[in-house]
Amino acid sequence: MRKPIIAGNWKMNKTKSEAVSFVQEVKNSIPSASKVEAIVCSPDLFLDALVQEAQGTDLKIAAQNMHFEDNGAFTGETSPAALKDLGVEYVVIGHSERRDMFGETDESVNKKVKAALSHGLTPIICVGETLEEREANKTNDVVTTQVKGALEGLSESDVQKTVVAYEPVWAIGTGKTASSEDANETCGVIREVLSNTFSADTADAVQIQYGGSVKPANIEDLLGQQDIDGALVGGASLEADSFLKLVEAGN
Ligand code: G2H
Repeated sequence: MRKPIIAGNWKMNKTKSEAVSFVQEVKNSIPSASKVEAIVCSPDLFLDALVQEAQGTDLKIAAQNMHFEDNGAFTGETSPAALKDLGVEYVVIGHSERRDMFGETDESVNKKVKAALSHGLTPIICVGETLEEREANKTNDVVTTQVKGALEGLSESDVQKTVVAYEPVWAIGTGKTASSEDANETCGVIREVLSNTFSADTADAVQIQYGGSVKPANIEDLLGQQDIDGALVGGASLEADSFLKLVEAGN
């Protein structure tokens, strides 16, 4: 059985004190035998403090990005080794905002996924089509190319340690959500790609989240879908009570 993941992607929001207060507020409200994994994806600056604050609880801390090299002349970047050393467990890779604004490609995503796994970090790999691609009926082709590109050269057992987040770009921060049936259909396509490229066991093992304007009002519907294993949530994860409602919906 795949455990759904509710991951709050704060993006470039909050100050350190706001971030720490959030974790203090939610950490003891995550049920100890929670049926969903609860994760907060924080800006790098607060990761250390948040890992310390969440220690001994069921809240996990994730980074939103990282470099694929272990060290070197990469001004302003964070290495996978540094994240691991802090006690970070997950890292978002290839979010559409990074693909769109910071030149991430399937190739760089693939390098980052490999680097994350080699350091024992779980990559949350984001894929998804733009509105233009959806309207041209290219959704399945786009996500297939992105998933295959991200996982190129990985062993089956490594793929089973990854998480995929399907985030249609047109639904991100716009208030437009894909219908749960449409989201489930594309998550199903991704699972089929995993099955055909690796194995049925691998396809069964990988958690596939949906992301894009997820909120307490639509989470239950999404979680009720067969191929959707949780959500990557931006705006609705910024307030502690809203984040907890999302986690509660899975319990
Ligand atoms: C998609 C999502 C979080 P939001 O980017 O990754 O953001 O829920 O605000 O659409």
